[in-house]
Amino acid sequence: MNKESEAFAGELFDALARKRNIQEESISKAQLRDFWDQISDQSFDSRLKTFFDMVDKDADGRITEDEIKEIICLSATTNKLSNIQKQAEEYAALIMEELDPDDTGFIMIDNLEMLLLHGPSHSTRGDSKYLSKCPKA
Ligand SMILES: [Ca+2]
Repeated sequence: MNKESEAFAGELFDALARKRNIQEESISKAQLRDFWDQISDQSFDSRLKTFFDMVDKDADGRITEDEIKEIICLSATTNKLSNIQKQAEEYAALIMEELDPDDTGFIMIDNLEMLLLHGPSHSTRGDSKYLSKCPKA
């Protein structure tokens, strides 16, 4: 595993552990099995859920602009796209505008599902590619 995918795997682990209130660095065999099922399940719902969990850092079921910023930075690091990293704030604002039309300050999983199912209502280049960048297990 190279450094970038190691970082990505770490994020993924954290996301899955967060959702299950696991604080330790290690997990049981049963938990690992559960993780594996979620990651390897290629259904749309499962991938959406995994993606949402990764972005939703504090696991409160809502995605904030800061959380988007973070996932964009991670994605940029993973792909060595430092120019995108610099523009993370701008991208985050664009995504919020797209997914939070009522300006509540949050994105719910329904908003995200909408985007992934129907695409952005106007062209914000490359939102959905973050999902397709998730490495295959
Ligand atoms: Ca959150």
